[in-house]
Amino acid sequence: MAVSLTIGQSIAISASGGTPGVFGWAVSPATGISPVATGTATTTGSLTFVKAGIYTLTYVVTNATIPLTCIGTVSVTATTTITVIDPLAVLNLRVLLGGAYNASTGLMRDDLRQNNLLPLTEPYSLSTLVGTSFTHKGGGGNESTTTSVLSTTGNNAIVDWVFVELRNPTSASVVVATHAALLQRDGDIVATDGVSPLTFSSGAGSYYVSVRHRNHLGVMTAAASALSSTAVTVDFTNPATTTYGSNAQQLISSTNKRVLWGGNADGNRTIIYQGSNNDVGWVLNQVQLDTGNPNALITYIATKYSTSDLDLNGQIISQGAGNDTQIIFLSELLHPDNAAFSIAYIVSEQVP
Ligand SMILES: [Ca+2]
Ligand SMILES: [Ca+2]
Ligand SMILES: [Ca+2]
Repeated sequence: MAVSLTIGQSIAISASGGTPGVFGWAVSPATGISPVATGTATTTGSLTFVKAGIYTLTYVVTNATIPLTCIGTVSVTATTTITVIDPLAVLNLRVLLGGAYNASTGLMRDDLRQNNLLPLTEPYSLSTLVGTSFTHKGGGGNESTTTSVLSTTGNNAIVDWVFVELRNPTSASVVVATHAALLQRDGDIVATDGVSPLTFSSGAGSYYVSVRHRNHLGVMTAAASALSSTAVTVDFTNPATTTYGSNAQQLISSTNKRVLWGGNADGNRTIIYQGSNNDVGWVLNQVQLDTGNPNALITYIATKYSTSDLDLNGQIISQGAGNDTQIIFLSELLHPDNAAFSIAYIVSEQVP
């Protein structure tokens, strides 16, 4: 006989048939069980399992009185295997977006929120908003928040939506589950309530964790992490956190923080300043094609939620002061793997 439970569930123990006499039970291993792991009762007992694992429950029933035909008491033993599963993987994640990061305050700007440009429903299900390189898996997609959550100001104000993935520990390119989540100004990634850690219902286990963004290159852990219903912290802003690939993020030396490479205006997996599929041309296109710019002026400033708004200030600017294309230029020139300072260098996302 085998029983399968999830963490927190209880199992009632009973002995029936005839007169059981003295009924005893014991569970091995004796940890993670409430109220106790052993006991005696005439007929029943109840256990709650608070820790995942495989347990053996042993019953012993002994005659209360010695039958005439016996010279001693008679005991009967039976065992049951109880498998307890942890259904959750909970993450305290941190990341910073280079395009929105202000090294003097240590915070990202929240202009999208302040200007009511942030969508209440996550954008990653809409190719019109993010391009075609995001595919939700394992129950992720269509997460939504509220205007009340977006009314929070200060360090925990919401900057934007991010795309979080759990990946297969033996094949890092295989995405197991995704969630769209909210990013606070100080780098905390939270659930749609604006405060809670991110919870995946794909179950406890070992996963690579990656965070991707609609106009920044994503980042992934260098190794798989053991996740469970007890929250695990993965802080991609800390230079000590090892990440997959080479120079997956930009180091801001003045604050000793790592930030995601910005400048991916077309939402694919590369940042390109010059040459085919360059992101500079994409920004210009979005300015000239904007419905508010019928004459296709290159100096027009479009105000909208768009991947071409690389600094996340709510405006797409192709030419002139505050233009978004300088973020593309800086990501190229500041990349440690571009020692020759080539403007033709291609910055590639280090997520398989
Ligand atoms: Ca915070
Ligand atoms: Ca690109
Ligand atoms: Ca902008």
